[in-house]
Amino acid sequence: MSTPISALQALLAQPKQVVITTHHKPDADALGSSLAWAGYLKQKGHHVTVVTPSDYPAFLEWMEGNDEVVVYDRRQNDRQVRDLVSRAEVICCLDFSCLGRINELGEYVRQSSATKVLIDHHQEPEDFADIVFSVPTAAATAELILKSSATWATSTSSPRASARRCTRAS
Ligand SMILES: [Mn+2]
Repeated sequence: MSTPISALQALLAQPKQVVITTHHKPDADALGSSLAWAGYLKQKGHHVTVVTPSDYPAFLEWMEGNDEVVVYDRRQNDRQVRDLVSRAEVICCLDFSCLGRINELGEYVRQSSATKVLIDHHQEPEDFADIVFSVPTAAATAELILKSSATWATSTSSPRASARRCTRAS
């Protein structure tokens, strides 16, 4: 049976256009996990854009990758964001469980033909995503990002793990 992590690995086996988004008025977990996940996927060769549905406090701007975040503003960049979301092949939704939490972006995400991935620790996720990591017992979405990337890195289906197996066998 395929697990969410194996489904995600299959989905992201080739470089993809990825949009990562998180909830309205992102907090440290929302923005931090989005930027960490973006960095991880970029290392794997994906083209990644983090889009936030609103601005966020200046005290979060120190985070690595902050300069490349697209902050949605209906009057400033509606067209750009709508195009980004509709062209995405994969949309990762982090740290929220229903599309109502991302304002106008929610409708754009719903209408996009991208494969949607939900990574979240809130209760009762809305049924909109194709691959779901919903773990209400997790302390933070960042914990799920760390565990997902660690599981991925050590998975036997990753090239590095396969290479290690081959080395041991020889
Ligand atoms: Mn949050």
